[in-house]
Amino acid sequence: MQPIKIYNGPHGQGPNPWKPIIMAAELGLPYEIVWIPYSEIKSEPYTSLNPNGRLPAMVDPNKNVTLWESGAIINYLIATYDKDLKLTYGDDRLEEKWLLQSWLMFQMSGQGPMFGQKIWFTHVHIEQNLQTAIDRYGTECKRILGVINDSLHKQRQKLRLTADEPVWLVGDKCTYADLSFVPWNTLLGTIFPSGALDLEKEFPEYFRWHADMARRPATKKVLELREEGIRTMKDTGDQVVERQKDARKLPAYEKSLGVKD
Ligand SMILES: N[C@@H](CCC(=O)N[C@@H](CS)C(=O)NCC(=O)O)C(=O)O
Repeated sequence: MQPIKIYNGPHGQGPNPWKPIIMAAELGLPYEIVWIPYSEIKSEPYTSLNPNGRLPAMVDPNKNVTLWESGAIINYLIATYDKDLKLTYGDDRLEEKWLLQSWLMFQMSGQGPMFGQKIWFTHVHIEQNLQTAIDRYGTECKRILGVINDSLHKQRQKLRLTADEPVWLVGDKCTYADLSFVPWNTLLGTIFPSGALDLEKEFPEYFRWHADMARRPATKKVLELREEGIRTMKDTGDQVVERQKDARKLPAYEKSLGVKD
């Protein structure tokens, strides 16, 4: 099998490309990260891969499939390559199979956009300390953390799991729905700088859940790869803020949360 190409922007702080990369790694698929500077994603040839001019895009040479939007890429990888149902459920568990989609859609429409806007107004927006916007997105982020924390807690009670056992969004195993939240989780330190969030205290199930995912060997390796990129590669993210008239600067990188053991 030829490596599946997943496009990513140096130095790798942007979370969305890491979602399908985690899935490929967890499924044991050969993959290759194609690093493309942010200055090149708004024009051809990249916009032929992703008309939205954002990252990731995926090219699977084995099946002649090119896709964009991280959620669509995840669905493709699972439907095409997860025949052993390692990260999903089959039709014999129909409701659980489709509930995974509810959570993936929640990641795509809730966690990603709200966490992203909180970063924007906290660190990047040209008007500093725009408190109403910072508060609105901060409240939304915490609401989302609460939705997941409470759902995990309910699952723990429903499945009668002890405090030491891992708990997952749907059913009794870690799935692509859980893992899709990991890359944005690693930015929580940037989203809530200077102690504005004590994840372990305020959302203990969420904290545990992320730690349980971050220590999975395949996911851990991907997160380490991301951290290595951040450490060693030139950050081209400033090319994004250069073309944004309403931007001031990029946030300084905060150490990822939950990757340390
Ligand atoms: N919904 C899209 C979001 C893609 C996205 O915003 N990607 C960021 C990197 S994490 C990007 O390309 N930013 C560059 C820009 O906004 O110009 C997905 O999940 O694929």
